Amino acid sequence: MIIKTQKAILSSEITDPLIFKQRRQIIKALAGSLLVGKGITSVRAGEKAPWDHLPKADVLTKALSVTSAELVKNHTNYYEFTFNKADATTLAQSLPTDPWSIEISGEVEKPGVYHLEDILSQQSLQEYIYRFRCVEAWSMVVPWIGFPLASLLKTVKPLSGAKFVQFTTLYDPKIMPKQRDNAMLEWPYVEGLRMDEAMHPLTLLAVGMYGDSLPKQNGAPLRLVVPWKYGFKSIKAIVKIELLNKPALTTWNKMAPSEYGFYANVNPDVPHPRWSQNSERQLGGSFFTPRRQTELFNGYADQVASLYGDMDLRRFF
Ligand SMILES: Nc1nc2c(c(=O)[nH]1)N[C@H]1C(S)=C(S)[C@@H](COP(=O)(O)O)O[C@H]1N2
Ligand SMILES: [Mo]
Repeated sequence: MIIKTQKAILSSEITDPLIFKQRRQIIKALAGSLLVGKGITSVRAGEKAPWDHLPKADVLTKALSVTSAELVKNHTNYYEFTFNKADATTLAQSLPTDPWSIEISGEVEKPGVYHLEDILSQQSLQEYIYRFRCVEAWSMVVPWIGFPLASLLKTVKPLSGAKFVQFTTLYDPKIMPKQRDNAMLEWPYVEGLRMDEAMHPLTLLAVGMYGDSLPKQNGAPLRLVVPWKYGFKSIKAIVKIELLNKPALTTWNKMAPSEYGFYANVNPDVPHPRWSQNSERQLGGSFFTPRRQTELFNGYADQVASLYGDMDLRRFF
């Protein structure tokens, strides 16, 4: 029941010149021919997932109502620019995202510096509608456009020594003011996954959302999306991907290990030391909208719980 919505963008459908210009930019950013030629396959609530070897993706049959794009684009966490969720929308516009390249190194057969366009020309982009849960206890549902991280990693051929993957955000204090002014976090922003988490088909590299290229404030041109983990794992503006034989030393975990674990799996039963994680405020709700009950692994337990087998989730939070 995969519904292949041909979401290729036809210029004839578009009347507003501003939208037309935006679309042209995505087409360029998303390696044009790919998007235009093949279209974007969309996976919506009620449809089957694009990965076929997994058991029926129960989670995708629950109705997800997508959060308004305006909210998602104007309520962002991007600490390299600001600690204010509204200001990143304008401040991040100074980030140059084209051209962009990504260094892939470490325990791989084919290390190198890859142009984003070359990476995209080998990947097929799809739309993935995922819940997203910030550790601050707000949540949203976002239609990302991207491809599984696993399909990029396979192209560089991980060696048997690859046990963890470490991701690094651009470091450029001239462009990212908090990298020079704020010493609370160690820059550049670093995140990491265990290899099996990185290879899981739900784990994405996103280059777009809401049918467009990724806004700069949301992590353009390339960000990670790990839907069963707290949002801080989903690192933005990635310039380096390293395959390591030891755990990555991640920014938040280093700053406050008792508050932000390496795993950071969404878990209603493991409170943050200063607040409960049992429920969440959904972006777009009104004053009267009840808080949503937080789900273990953000509702993706059927897909990912097996990664954690007998692990004590309170200890490895
Ligand atoms: N480089 C970088 N990546 C980052 C962050 C950041 O400050 N810098 N914030 C994280 C946090 S805390 C969250 S909740 C998500 C927010 O993604 P969004 O702004 O697109 O909603 O991005 C994560 N990725
Ligand atoms: Mo977050």
